[in-house]
Amino acid sequence: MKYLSSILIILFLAAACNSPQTEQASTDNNESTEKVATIEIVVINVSGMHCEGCEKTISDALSALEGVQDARASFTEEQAKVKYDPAIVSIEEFTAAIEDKGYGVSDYEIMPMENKIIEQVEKNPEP
Ligand SMILES: [Cu+2]
Repeated sequence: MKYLSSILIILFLAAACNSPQTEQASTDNNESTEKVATIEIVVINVSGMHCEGCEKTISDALSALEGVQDARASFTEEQAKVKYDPAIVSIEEFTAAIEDKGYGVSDYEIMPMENKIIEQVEKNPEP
């Protein structure tokens, strides 16, 4: 019985040694269950928007990027929400697209996968 448990310990140690597949550093702490998801939503803080025309400029610029499923900007919230496939497109490209249009990006936050977030913006009639 002691023999068996030492085998188990060895197996356990071997498994533990295999695990650290270094992930590229992200601001995300919960890495375990999220790996299945291939779609992410990021909320980007955008400065410089002052009307619906600005919203459209940014939404269109983001939507034009390959891998972006949905993009909505709100000048009242000073945010752009982007639903995208992180395997295809990156936040750096969103930042570049926004800055290319003359707006500023301060920071961003990757949201847990919830389609609600973008739907809320749709339903919310902006004055
Ligand atoms: Cu404007």
